[in-house]
Amino acid sequence: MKAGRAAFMVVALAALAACGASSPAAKSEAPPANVAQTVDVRNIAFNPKSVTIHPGQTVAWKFDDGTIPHNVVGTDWRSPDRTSGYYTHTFAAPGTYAYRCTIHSNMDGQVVVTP
Ligand SMILES: [Cu+2]
Repeated sequence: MKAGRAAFMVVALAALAACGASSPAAKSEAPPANVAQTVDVRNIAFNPKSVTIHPGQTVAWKFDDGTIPHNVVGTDWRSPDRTSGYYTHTFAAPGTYAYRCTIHSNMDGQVVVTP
């Protein structure tokens, strides 16, 4: 009986692992905490194109453009290429931070950090 139960557990775990592997796209990944502004990455654009925050606040980019990968690239910060989930960056100093997606030449945006 003990061996049978162990075998069942192995099968159950294998089924769970297979299920997780077969659904790579995050369906409803929770947004990160403590985010001041969220930018939707969709339709090969950043929406909104410009967001304004204060020093120390965090911007989240939500990747939601089907199978089209995008990235978020600033001067000294960048996200990986991705098709789902979130990327966050915290801005410490005031200024205007232009960024772009290096995959799509006319896809850009900016983060304005006001004191
Ligand atoms: Cu892009």
